[in-house]
Amino acid sequence: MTRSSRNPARNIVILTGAGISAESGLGTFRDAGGIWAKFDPMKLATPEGYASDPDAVLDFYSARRANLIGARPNAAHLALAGLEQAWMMAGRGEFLLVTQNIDDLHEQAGSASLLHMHGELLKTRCTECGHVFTDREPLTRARACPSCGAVGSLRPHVVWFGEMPLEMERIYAALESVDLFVAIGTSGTVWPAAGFVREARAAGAWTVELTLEPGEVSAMFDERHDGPATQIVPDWAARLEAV
Ligand code: BJW
Repeated sequence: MTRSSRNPARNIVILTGAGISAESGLGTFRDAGGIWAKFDPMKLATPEGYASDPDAVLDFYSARRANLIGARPNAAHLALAGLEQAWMMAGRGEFLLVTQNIDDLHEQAGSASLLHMHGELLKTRCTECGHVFTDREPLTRARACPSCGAVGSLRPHVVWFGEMPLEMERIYAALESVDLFVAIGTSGTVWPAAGFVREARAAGAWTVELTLEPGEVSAMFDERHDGPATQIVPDWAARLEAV
């Protein structure tokens, strides 16, 4: 099937990154003053960093957890939840939202068909027994796993560099039959998410990028709109709903 013969789109896959949550007060990673400008990702977001200084890693994620608890979804998160509802009510096709973000703002906005490929900040995992549980408390080495009782084995349920992202089978399956792929607020720096646009193009999808400024893989997209997510995402979603 060619890209032109899939218009209007039926199956949609949307990939979001830190830029969609920027206007909710959560920092991006690689913009000026971003999280990785202040903190070393090799020390705080790798299994090796955790092994060498677990307290530093747990403190870093506890602070981000506390910051997230006051955050609320913005107009871009709400527009995607509204688009999903309209898409499903009209029976237009499959709708999948894949986020690299570990915040819960898509859930708060009402998105239902949602995969967190880099994990979730409000979940904790036990490195001894693998138990994953919802958790809003600070992470410390003194805490015990509620399932196996191990002490000092809890880590944030997030995906660090060198670890396998989550839900990849479901994501690649959706990309095989996608008609419209949209990337929002992501720099296209981190793989495998940066490669989704290529997979979508191979499947014949129309590809759209909505972000503040061009990123690493912008040249791969058929259509681009630059601007703050709270403006360009609701505008784009309204145009799509009207087709
Ligand atoms: C706005 C805005 C506004 C701002 N409105 N827009 C080649 C192929 C495959 C893999 C690799 C490869 N080379 C290297 C790798 C490995 C590595 C990687 O990609 N490294 C790169 C740095 C090169 N990838 C991995 O290790 C991944 N795993 C993997 O590949 O597994 C396979 C494997 C396993 C084992 C061995 C070997 C292979 C795992 C990646 C995990 C990433 N983890 C993090 C941290 C999560 C926890 C936490 O939050 O602390 O995920 S890093 C960080 O980057 C976070 C993000 O999800 C991710 C992406 O960042 P994002 O969302 O794009 O944010 P920014 O800041 O980069 O961009 C923001 C954008 O928004 C910008 O474009 C702005 O313009 C825009 N913006 N304000 C709209 N208001």
